[in-house]
This record gives sequence, C-alpha cells and structure tokens, in this order.
Amino acid sequence: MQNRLFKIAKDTNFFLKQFINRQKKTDLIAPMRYGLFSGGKKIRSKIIIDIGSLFKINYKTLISIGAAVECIHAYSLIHDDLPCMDNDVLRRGKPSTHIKFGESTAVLAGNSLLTMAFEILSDPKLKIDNKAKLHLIKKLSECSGHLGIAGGQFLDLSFEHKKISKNKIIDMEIKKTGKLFSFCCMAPAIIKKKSSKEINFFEKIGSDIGLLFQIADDLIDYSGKAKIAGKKTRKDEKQGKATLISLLGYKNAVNYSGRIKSKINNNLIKYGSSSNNIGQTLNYILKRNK
Ligand code: GRG
Repeated sequence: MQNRLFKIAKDTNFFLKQFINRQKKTDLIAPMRYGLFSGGKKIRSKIIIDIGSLFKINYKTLISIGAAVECIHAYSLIHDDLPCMDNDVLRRGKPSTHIKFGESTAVLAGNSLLTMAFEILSDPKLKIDNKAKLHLIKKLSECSGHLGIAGGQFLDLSFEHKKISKNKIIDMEIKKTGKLFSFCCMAPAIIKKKSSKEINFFEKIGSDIGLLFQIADDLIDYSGKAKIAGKKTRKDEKQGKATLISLLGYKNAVNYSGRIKSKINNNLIKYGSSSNNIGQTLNYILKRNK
C-alpha cells in the first residue's frame, strides 16, 4: 500500500510540475509549489486511482484528475492555516505557507491553486469527452464552494466553543472534508458516463470516506505526536472545535469510524476483488499517524 501510494504521489507531482513548467513564470509559482510539493500524501489521487480501477479507466487520465483535486486540497490547507482561519504555523512538519511567504502571498497562491484545478480539467490535453469534462468541472466547483469545502470551513469556524449536535457536526465534516472525497469517488463514474443513480452511489461512498478521514484526523489531533503528524496536536480542544470526539468521546468515535468502514466495504462488495485496493486505502486512512 505504502509503495503504491508513493508511486501515485510521485506521478501526481510529476504531472503538476510539468503543467506548471509549461506556464509563464510568475512570483506566485514558488508559494504554489510549496503548497503542492512540501510533503503531502496525495491520498485523494490514490482514491481516484482505486475507484477508477473499478471502471478500468486509463491511469494517466486518473492522475490528471488527481492533480486537479490535489490543487484544491493544497489551496484549502494554505487558507486553513491563515491567522484568520485556524492560525497554524506548522504544516507537514514545515512552516505554513503564510509563515514562509507572508500572508497576502499565501492568500493569492491559494487562489491560484484553486483556479489551476480548473485549468487542468479544461485543458485540451486531457483526453476526456467534452460532456464528461464539463460534468467534472461542475461537480468539482460545487464540491469546493459554499456547498462544499468553503461552506464546511465556515461551519467549522462558527461552531467553535458551542454545543453542536451530532448531525450538525457530521454535516460540517462532510462538507469540509467529505465533498472532495465525493468528487474523487464520483469522477470515474462521470468519465464513464454512468447513470445518475451510480454517480450518486459513489458520491455517498465519498462522503463516508471523508467522514472516516476526518475522524482519523481528529484522533491524530487527540492522541498523536506533533513530530510525526507534522503539525501541532491537541489543538481541537484548545480551540473549542466541535468534533465527534468532543461529542462522543474517544472510544465511541473509534467504534463509529469502524462502523463507517464496514459500511463502505459492504457497499463495494458488488465490485468484487477490484474493490480490494480501496479497502486497503480505508485501512491506511484509519491507521495513519500523519
Ligand atoms: C480554507 C476554504 C478553506 C477550507 C479549509 C481542508 C480544510 C478546509 C481544512 C483543513 C483542516 C483539516 C486538518 C481537516 C482535516 C482533513 C484534512 C483536509 C486533513 C489534511 O489532509 P491530508 O492528511 O493532508 O490528506 P496531506 O498533508 O497529506 O496533503
């Protein structure tokens, strides 16, 4: 699993480096590269490859889609670390982008990465039928805006130091973290022009993976080591974050994540042994320590 993840990360980074190298040079490229390449597991690319293998989609096409998603992910982390958001000075064991390059540069590098995702998807070099391409662009924009990452981040910040119900926490986490995973799971079905029923099925699998991922992230914050995690831990409690651990307690949150994993695996049984890869990725997500 680890070797496969490294290979996918390497291929995604290679695609992104080539894409950026083809563009005219600007002073924002250094902070953009820092947000993209200063570590990062590229787990979202891995999920696109895993689900794409269920539909036998060409690896290079999937890597291009993964690269677009990783641009959105990198933007969201740069902005999440800003003083007006979660105010983090450390990311992936290194100074956050705004610490290294300054706040206004970090905002603009983040904006540029967000838009670069759509430059990648709309590139004529990406050999996907135009109708499917447009569908991908629409879904990725929806997952990134007020109905997705940005909306989830808004809820996350507005829930601080308040007593929030389980359903509201889940809704916030699905938006903040799950929507991008939904896109990763839907993208192969969209490329293959599957029915809206099948696309919705994968969208739901993605929100469950996002929830699993977020609980694992909260567990790292709760009990992980800052040196290994590459970021400060025990922050959620200090910042009064509404998380499933703060609501249910550590043990119940672990049990809940186990139930979500079984649910995802059961839903994918119908795809036979092709779903083994995504099963391994889920185990990795739950056991990860960074
Ligand atoms: C600022 C618009 C805006 C959104 C921020 C993504 C996000 C929303 C906030 C990040 C807060 C956070 C730590 C959420 C947990 C899930 C998450 C995105 C963890 C980091 O993702 P990894 O582990 O990161 O895939 P790497 O470093 O491997 O790329």
